[in-house]
Amino acid sequence: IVSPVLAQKMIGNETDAQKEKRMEWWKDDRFGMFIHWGLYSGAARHEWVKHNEKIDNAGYQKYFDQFNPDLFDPQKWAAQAKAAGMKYAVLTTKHHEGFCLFDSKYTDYKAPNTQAKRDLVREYVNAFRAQGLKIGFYYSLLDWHHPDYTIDEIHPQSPKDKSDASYAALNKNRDMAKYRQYMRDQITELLTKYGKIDILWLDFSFPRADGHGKGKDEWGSVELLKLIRKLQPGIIVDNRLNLEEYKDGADFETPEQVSTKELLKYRGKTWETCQTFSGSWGYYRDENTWKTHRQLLDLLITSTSNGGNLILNVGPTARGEFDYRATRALDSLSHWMHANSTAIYNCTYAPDTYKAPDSSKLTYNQTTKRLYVHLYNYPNTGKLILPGYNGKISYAQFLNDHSELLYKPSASNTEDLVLTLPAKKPDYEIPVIELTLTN
Ligand code: FHN
Repeated sequence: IVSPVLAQKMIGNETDAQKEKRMEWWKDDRFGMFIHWGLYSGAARHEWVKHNEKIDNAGYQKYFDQFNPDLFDPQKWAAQAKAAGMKYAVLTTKHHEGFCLFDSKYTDYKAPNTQAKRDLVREYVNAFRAQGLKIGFYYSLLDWHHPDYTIDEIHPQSPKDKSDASYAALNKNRDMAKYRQYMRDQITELLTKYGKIDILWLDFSFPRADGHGKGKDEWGSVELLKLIRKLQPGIIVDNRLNLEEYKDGADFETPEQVSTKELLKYRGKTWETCQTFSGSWGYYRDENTWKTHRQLLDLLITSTSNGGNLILNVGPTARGEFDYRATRALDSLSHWMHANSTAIYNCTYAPDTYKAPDSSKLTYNQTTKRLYVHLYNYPNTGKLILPGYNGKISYAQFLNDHSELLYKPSASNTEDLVLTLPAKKPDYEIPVIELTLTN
């Protein structure tokens, strides 16, 4: 166990300015694609299927034997992500099931040994990098396949009898120190064999009072983070190594699948909310809780308007395709982002002096001094009150076509401006007005 003082020394001590510079592109880009792909995609009923149905390695082998991503076309994935306005991507290189999509020399449980017969991570990296997207890797700390990963309460083989004795018996031939070395070896492969990696998204650690869970010492988090920063000095790392109490122990918070109203409390912090189209992360054929286009737009607009990022997840099928529902959602985002991405990229929350007009949310580009009014409900009066904006703006236009919008002081309250809108709403679920500020 590493002492806090030594731990902080090991993790590093960059200045706030250095951290700001390292993270600048990530904050400006605002929008990324999460991709959860693995053997569970073939089960097609949640990436936790091995846990949910308590399947052991032998029972799960059929998904390895069956895995044959004959339609995998990473250039197509990258084109769809880029068109949807996503500027970075994070692919599961290994999820809790332990299956590696990359050609690791430390295991046979990997894509090159399936009918895929190739390193799927390398193809993802080449294709997304070629389209100009930043490259991220997701790597699960949990590993429900590895023989040295100690069985705890959420392992598929966790015993009915939760006593220490039964766990001790189950784990007597398992050596977590060996698993920690396996993680360090694999993360070294991922951070040395694929060029510059921009994001490392480590997942899921949970210290448990009852001792059966795993915390930073079981993962070897301090040593792991030191290794990561040594191998890729500019890399951005999430907050799931249980090192938040250390400076630089985490680069961003990861509010997961929270409602948009929860995001207000993250203002002023550095964060990315991770969200799904449909509830599950892995491909789930029969799931019918798909978010509407409006709900997806609301996630993106509300994230930016609270100064954070959105990473939106696609769960490709076992054949390696984004299914028709994901494609439809991405296409609708492409339509909106093509016209309105200026209100997202390099934007954050508006200065407090600007109140959002009725039924709208604000985003703001502090460099260009442009304020963006996202019209959630289009006023049927043809008028939009800009409360207290008199004297504060010099021009107004729709963002989608840069068509001028006229405004004048309100007769009833000269502090306010009344902006005239055409009867016909622009062809966007949430149209955006761009205001040029006077100062
Ligand atoms: O258990 C995982 C889950 O499958 C998924 O990968 C999410 C993504 O943020 N992380 C864990 C749950 O918090």
